[in-house]
Amino acid sequence: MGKAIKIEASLACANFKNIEADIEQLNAAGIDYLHIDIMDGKFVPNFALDFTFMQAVKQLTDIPLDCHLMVEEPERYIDRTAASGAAYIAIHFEATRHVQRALQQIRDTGAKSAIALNPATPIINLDYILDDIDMITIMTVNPGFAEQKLIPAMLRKISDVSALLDARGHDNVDIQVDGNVSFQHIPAMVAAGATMLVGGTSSIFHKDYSIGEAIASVREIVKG
Ligand code: S6P
Ligand code: MG
Repeated sequence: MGKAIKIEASLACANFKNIEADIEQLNAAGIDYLHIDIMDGKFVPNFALDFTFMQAVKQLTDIPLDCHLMVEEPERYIDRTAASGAAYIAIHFEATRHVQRALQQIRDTGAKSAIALNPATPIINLDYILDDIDMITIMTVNPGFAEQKLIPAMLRKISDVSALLDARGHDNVDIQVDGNVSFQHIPAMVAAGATMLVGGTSSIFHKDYSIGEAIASVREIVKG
């Protein structure tokens, strides 16, 4: 039997004028995770959320937090990310020289560990760290910004990662997709093997729908 598909809301795309109302709607609709983008202005040419934001969110809800560190030398921030309430912590393969050690550091905090790959990063890099990860984040756009277009080759990358996990007996590892996870692209992403869907402006926070309607649509699409 296939894994249950998990739906996540990328809070960088929420309405910052009334974040509490958005979180209430996400909660009411039963979102599985809140995705927290942390950016340092160096690994990616942008800034985003931080520990203070995470701690505030933790006071508003028990929905687990999935933190995506788009920062150089993520090992410097792993302990604080965990202490701020992260259930999952993803670091980028490209951001540290000591990938395996950093993944171990994540698990030492009690959080689940994830490795994120930029679009151009080959999946061969996963070969010797499969024992150290709970999730692989396939960036389906270049990290740093919302509202981008899916890079078509990333659909093949999802299938290739799925085949690798099957071949190596690591089908307990989740495959997360992040970037333009739209109503239109979800079917192909799930068919290719994605099990955790990060929704931003192109689905969960789509301007034409309420959060509740958007989550219901994503669920219908996933079921279909
Ligand atoms: C991108 C970031 C993502 C975005 C998300 C936005 O750097 O890691 O988590 O917030 O992709 O969603 P959308 O639907 O606007 O692409
Ligand atoms: Mg992200």
